[in-house]
Amino acid sequence: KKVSIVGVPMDLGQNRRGVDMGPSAMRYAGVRSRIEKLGHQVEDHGDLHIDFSEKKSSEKKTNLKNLMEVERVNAMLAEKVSHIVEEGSFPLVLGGDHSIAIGTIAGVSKHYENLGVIWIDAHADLNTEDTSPSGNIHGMPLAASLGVGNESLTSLFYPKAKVKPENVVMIGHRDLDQGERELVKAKGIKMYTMHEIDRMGMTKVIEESLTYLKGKTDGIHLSLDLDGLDPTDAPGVGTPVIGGISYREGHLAMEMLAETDLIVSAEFVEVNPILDEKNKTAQVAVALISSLLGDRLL
Ligand code: DIR
Ligand code: MN
Ligand code: MN
Ligand code: MN
Repeated sequence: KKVSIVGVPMDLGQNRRGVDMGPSAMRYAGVRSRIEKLGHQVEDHGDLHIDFSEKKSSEKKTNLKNLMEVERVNAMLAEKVSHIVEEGSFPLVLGGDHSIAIGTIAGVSKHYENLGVIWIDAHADLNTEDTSPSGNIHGMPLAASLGVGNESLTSLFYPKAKVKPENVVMIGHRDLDQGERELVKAKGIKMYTMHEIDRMGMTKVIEESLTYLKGKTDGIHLSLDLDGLDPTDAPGVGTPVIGGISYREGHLAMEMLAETDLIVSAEFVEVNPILDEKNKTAQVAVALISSLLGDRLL
């Protein structure tokens, strides 16, 4: 298959500097050669340009931090990802903080009537400007994609909700805000928290997730926040939460997703090299990417 890499060195969606170095870190960890070794044809589109000088001022009256620049970059990303899908290539987006999922999903969903989304994360990213405790847009991209929240985010690229709540599966959660809990319940979103992973095992979680999405979706996007993994395996993230998905469980999940052929796009986000241990988290990310794209021992 054809794989198109897009780096998005975005760090304006949260407070910890350094996550803008995520795409470089994953490139240094050999993302391109790993994918090429699997027999795929890789095109690297390089990194989108982010204007970090906007950090202080946001002309729009809102408590959303850096809204203008986050909105501008996501619009650019949506355009780019949409073009990649049109070319028949698989968009692989490297973050950057998770606010970029708004753009990735907008770009992909334009081509799918019923895009499925698998969201692997310690957090739900279902906040809005009204429920967010932080004002950080990286805590809001899934809500925005569902059409909930500030209009500049929900109407990005085209003025419609990008995914339906019944087409979303969430995996790995262990830190929810009150507004997020309410939204999960109100929308009836399928969620496998760490509790379910512990009880059922990752195998059953992925099997059930795919059964749930199969039939009603015409493609599935994987959005993987590296903080979904346990901090011992992925320490280089801005908001680590103890008790996460192990390296092995992560691999198993990726391998099972690879077997289905339903995944049409993916993004790996929140790698922060400044907080990392010798690029360990980027290496984990690249290993997971490789498994997702079909890497098997035998
Ligand atoms: C928190 C943290 N729920 C917020 N979210 C994070 O700021 O909305 N998402 N870290 O990955
Ligand atoms: Mn092209
Ligand atoms: Mn997270
Ligand atoms: Mn996230």
